[in-house]
Amino acid sequence: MRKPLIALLPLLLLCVTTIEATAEIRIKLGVVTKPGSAQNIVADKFKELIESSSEGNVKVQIFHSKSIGNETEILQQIQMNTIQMGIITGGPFDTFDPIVRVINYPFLFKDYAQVDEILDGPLGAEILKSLEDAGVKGLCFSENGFRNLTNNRRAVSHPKDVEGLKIRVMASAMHKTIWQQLGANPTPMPWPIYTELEQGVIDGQENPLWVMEVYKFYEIQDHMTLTRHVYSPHIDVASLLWWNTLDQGTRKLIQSTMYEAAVHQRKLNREKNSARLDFLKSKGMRVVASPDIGAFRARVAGIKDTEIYKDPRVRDLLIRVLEATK
Ligand code: EAX
Repeated sequence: MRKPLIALLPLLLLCVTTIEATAEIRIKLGVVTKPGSAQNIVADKFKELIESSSEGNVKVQIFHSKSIGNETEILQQIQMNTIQMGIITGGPFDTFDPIVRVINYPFLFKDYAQVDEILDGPLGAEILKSLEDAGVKGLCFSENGFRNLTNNRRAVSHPKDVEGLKIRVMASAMHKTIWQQLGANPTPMPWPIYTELEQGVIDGQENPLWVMEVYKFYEIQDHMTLTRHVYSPHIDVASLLWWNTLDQGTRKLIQSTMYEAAVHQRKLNREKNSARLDFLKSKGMRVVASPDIGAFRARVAGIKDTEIYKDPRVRDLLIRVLEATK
């Protein structure tokens, strides 16, 4: 009675294997920003590369422009695996894993070479690994870039000019603390913030140059200061629940493809910065190109001894990263 079944077994196994090898992987990927933004450039490149190299077996659907919520909400959906991947700005990770505060530390990196050395190296890997405790698989870093202050009240070249300005900050305790230390009145608010700036609910905000261009802040912000106070990475992530269901080959493909997309985006972002500055000036923004960075630095130097970096795990890594970027 059993013989025919046993004879069928190899055939059945073959079918299962074939189905697995050609199984389609569908990825929902979330970004908060709109097309043309730094996050979207990473997402679009990832989709293009992986759909072509997997010959259509991997399909990526990009949700953008807040269609599935702000960055905190996208991260929550990634934790639950209702969204599989995301390109998320470093700031809002703050409450998911405080270790992210280490790479957002003010005036940390000297230049892009140092950024890449740290974030692509073992210290960056430690941060990515740490996110697993929050249910997030960290793949690599792409970039928003160095953040600069804009406002509608006055030219800022020294921290004393910041006094009392109502500055929108990301949902991040660290960013809030920085602007408190600088004497401003920081207001955490999720992205986007055009209407709040336009209506004067806030006086200013801080972001990399591409944001002022893509989101047309030159229409509603008179002053910009090249403070470069924080280098703002994106963390390119996947849902750990989902990741754990993938085979090694697929994981490798996703990991290497996302890194390729990230490297592509970082390069593009850096190449475009000087043209962006010219563009913003041509639109009438008044730019303070050489503020008193020493004074800004001095004002925030005490941040490492605040509550924000109290967790021994965070503190230990901060000390090592500060040493490596000296
Ligand atoms: O890229 O919320 C913010 O300020 C972020 O930089 C935003 O993702 C724009």
